[in-house]
Amino acid sequence: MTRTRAATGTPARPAAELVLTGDLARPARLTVADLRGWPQHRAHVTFDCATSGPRRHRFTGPLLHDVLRDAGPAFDPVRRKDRLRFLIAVHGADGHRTLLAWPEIDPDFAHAPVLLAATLDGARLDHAGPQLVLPQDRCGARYVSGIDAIRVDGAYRPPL
Ligand SMILES: Nc1nc2c(c(=O)[nH]1)N[C@H]1C(S)=C(S)[C@@H](COP(=O)(O)O)O[C@H]1N2
Ligand SMILES: [Mo]
Repeated sequence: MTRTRAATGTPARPAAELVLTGDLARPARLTVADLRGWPQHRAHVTFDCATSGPRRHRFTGPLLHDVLRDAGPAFDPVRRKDRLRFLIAVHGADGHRTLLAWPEIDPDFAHAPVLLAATLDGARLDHAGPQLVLPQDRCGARYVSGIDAIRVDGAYRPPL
């Protein structure tokens, strides 16, 4: 059955969902509405796109670090060295994807204020899905939009 909005007759668009998987005690499925359950931060950013030039945007949302830490990454939180080997793979619904290293967002290391944005220029991202916001990046390419999966991986080891 197709659900319709009584007022407009347009089909109700489903809320986008993001799966959090990997080396986590509490893997989760999160909507953008769920992301509003963490403290919300603002970022007013400028980045450069190699094909379309400079861009300015305003974003709000939780810190990526707050969301991932609450999913229980499989490291000892009081041992700094234990966190260094964790990778964070971020995947957009269109296949665009990127990596962060855990120490980029960890307050004991680079402490970058990376957001999982719930709004873009004042518009809610509930249907499009959240967007990665990296104020430290000059280039816009890691600002993955429509995020549908994030995997935290502590097993990567360079082949010897
Ligand atoms: N899902 C997804 N996110 C993406 C991309 C993409 O192709 N797919 N392109 C990136 C690139 S290269 C840039 S420069 C910015 C563009 O952001 P804008 O559309 O706000 O200019 O989005 C980034 N996020
Ligand atoms: Mo870009």
